[in-house]
Amino acid sequence: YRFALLSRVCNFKTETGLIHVGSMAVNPGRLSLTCRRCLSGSAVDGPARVKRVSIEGNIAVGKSTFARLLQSACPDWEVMAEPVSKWQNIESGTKKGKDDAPQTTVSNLLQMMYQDPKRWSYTFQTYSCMSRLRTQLQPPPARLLSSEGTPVQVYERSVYSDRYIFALNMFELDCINPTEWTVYQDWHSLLVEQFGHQVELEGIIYLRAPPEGTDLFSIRLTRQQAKSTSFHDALLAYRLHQLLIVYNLDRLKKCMERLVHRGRSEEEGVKLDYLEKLHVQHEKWLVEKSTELHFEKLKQIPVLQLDASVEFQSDPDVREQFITKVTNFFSAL
Ligand code: DCM
Ligand code: MG
Repeated sequence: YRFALLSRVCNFKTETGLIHVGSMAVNPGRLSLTCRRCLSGSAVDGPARVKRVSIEGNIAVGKSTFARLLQSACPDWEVMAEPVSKWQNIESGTKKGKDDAPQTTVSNLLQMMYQDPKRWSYTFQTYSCMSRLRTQLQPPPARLLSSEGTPVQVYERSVYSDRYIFALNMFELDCINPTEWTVYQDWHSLLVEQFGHQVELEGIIYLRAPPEGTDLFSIRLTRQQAKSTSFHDALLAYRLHQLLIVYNLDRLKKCMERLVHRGRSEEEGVKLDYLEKLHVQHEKWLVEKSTELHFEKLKQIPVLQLDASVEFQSDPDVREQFITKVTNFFSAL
């Protein structure tokens, strides 16, 4: 176990030849043979290094189901679920009561955020990112570290979607004010830079709801409309445009259906419109690449797109295809 832990936390060799193990500097000459093996370049950066990948996608698109599928598909893959239950149960100590007994209150921050987004979005985004960071900083299980194959740690979402999807969206919706947004971005950048290697991802799997981007089509058709000389052409283009929007909304409705089906009470008030905004944020970040990013490695990250509207849970053929795509993607990282 110590070997496993050590190989995970040994990050870099300093100019003095010492190796940093967490906050301690260790002289490699004094380490045992096994430990020295894990400190070699190949163990830190090479094939033995556990790859890190996140699953991104809209609310209720099927990330958790997909994550479970991955977990059962290969022993070299370890999935970390999103810590939603932590956000739903925040225990806080309050002042002692009359009989001096300590009192605790349990609050549901997810519910508070959906009920009063202007008041609670910043607090929620702070906590969701922090709790995620905590899970991401845990060393992977020893089983993965001793694996001969391609060990991969898979996360349900990441500190990047926290910022570039949810917090950004809340800022654009005016639920996070400009001051809060500046403060959020400041500490987010600081934490991600400080923890560097430990939170960096090698790849992203994007579970995408609609197969085509509404935006792309609308731009093309609007240009066509502008060029059209006849009234009929313009009308035809307009109708087509409307049809495509309806088609894409239909695909997003799948998320809505799954959201209603899973029945998380906090999400009762979530509207299709909100899901659509989140979808656009995903498209801007992962497909169009137009979101302004602040981390160099994130700009180059490989993205595997999978169509989440197909029934990957019930259809064994689709399941097989998904697993093959994921296996190939992981091997190429
Ligand atoms: N969520 C959020 N902001 C984040 C991360 C998550 O508002 N940074 C919310 C969206 C969903 C729930 O948490 O309501 C997670 O559920 P799911 O994983 O199905 O998207
Ligand atoms: Mg989920």
